Order: sequence, then C-alpha cells, then structure tokens
Amino acid sequence: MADNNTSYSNEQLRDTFNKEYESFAKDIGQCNILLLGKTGVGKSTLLNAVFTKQLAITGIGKPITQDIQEYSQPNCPITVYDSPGLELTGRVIQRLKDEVTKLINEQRKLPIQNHIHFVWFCINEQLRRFEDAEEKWIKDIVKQEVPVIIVLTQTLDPQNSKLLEFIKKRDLPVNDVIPVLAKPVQITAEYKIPAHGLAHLVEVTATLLPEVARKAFIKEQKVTKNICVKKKKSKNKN
Ligand SMILES: Nc1nc2c(ncn2[C@@H]2O[C@H](COP(=O)(O)OP(=O)(O)OP(=O)(O)O)[C@@H](O)[C@H]2O)c(=O)[nH]1
Ligand SMILES: [Mg+2]
Repeated sequence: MADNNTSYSNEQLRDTFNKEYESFAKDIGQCNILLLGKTGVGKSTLLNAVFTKQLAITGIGKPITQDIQEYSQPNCPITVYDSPGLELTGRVIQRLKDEVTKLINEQRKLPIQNHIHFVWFCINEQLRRFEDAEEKWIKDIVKQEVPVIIVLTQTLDPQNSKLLEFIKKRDLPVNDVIPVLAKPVQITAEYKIPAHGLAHLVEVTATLLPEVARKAFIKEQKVTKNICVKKKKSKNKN
C-alpha cells in the first residue's frame, strides 16, 4: 500500500482504473441491441434519443459483416448492431437476413452477456407501408428466440395511425408494437408535436431482458428514471 507521499506511475493508475472498471462492468452487465429497418426510418435518431451516450455517430462503427456495423464506446456496457444506409429491397434484404441469422447464432454460442438481447425492428409510420418481406423477416427472427419489438418510428398521431392498426391486426408473434416519435416535429411556428412513446418503449424492453442485460440497459438510457419491471409470471408454480 502506498503512503501519501508516493506518486503513482501512469501504468499503475491505468491498472487500478482498469481493475475498478472490470469489477464495475461485471456488476452492471452488458446489453447488446440489434437495430433493423430501412435507411431513413430513424434508427440513429431513436438511439440518440434513448441513450446517454452517442452510440450512433456515423464513422465510429466497426464493420463486422458486409452490412452490419457494431457500435460501442469505451466504458459503456451497450453494444449496438446497426445496418445503416440500406434500402432493404430484393437481394439486399436476403443478404442482410442471412447476416443477421448468422450473427444471432454466433453470439449465442458465447456466454449470455454476448447474446443479442433484443431487436428493435423499425418501420417508418410516414411511409404508410408494411411489406410482406418485413413481416416474413420478423417471423424468422422470432423463430430464433430473440425478443422483437416493432418500433413504429416517426409516428405523429398514434391514436389515428392506420399503419399501427394494420400491423396490430396482423397479430405477429412479436413482444410488442410501439409507436414513437423520437424527436419533436415542428408543424407550424406555434405548433410542435413533442417526442412521445420512448418511455413506454424503454419500459417494455427492460421487461424482456435477462438480468445481465437489464441493468446495463436501464443505466444507460436517459428516457425515464422510474422503470417498473414487471416480473414475468413463472409457469412453474413450485
Ligand atoms: N423530427 C423527427 N425527425 C426524425 C425522427 N426520426 C427520424 N427523423 C429524421 O429522419 C431522418 C433519418 O433519420 P436517421 O435516424 O438518420 O435514420 P436511420 O434509420 O438511422 O438511417 P440510416 O442510418 O441511413 O439507415 C433524419 O433527418 C432524422 O432527423 C423523429 O422521431 N422525429
Ligand atoms: Mg443511421
């Protein structure tokens, strides 16, 4: 143990910091998010509205396949897998589907903190379209037993959204369909539609996560302070 007069070398300070961080990280866990959706739906806008750290700044992603980028930041227990800039038609959608299937499977071979913990499948409400290919893809992801939430992005008026109604009626095997507006929209000089739906999205997502990912997710989100995680009812009564 050093006394007060001892000065520490940079290496010692770094080692001490790294040890402290490792034990902190062990406690807080790790959460891995897969974001899917066409270019321009608002994936990056959503991330920046939900998390304290800017996880979606263009250019800092690490390409892990042809279409998927991995975004992480030092000392941040969140990793985001995103596929920026894709039109998602025909051949591209098939290629990305294959890459996603492989990513989910490969991560699942590792310990639970490396798994893909949930998918936010983003659909732009403004486009008024939910394509068969998207529906089929969502069903395929669900078969891989990853929680999926359909996030209806850029929804101005959830009460009167025909697309929301349509998707809900499809009765897909997803965990939820949640309309959001991640950033306010200025309609006229006097009238602005405020952001909405984010707290609900965060609460529902937190409920779906294993403990190891939930702590990290709750710590890094900035939307709500009071997350009430509803415990899933155990099927086994004993
Ligand atoms: N006002 C408002 N604008 C939004 C919202 N979501 C997306 N946008 C706008 O839509 C455009 C595209 O949003 P991005 O978040 O870059 O879309 P993306 O899905 O990340 O697109 P790629 O990275 O190309 O795949 C930007 O100009 C955003 O400002 C929102 O909730 N509110
Ligand atoms: Mg983006």
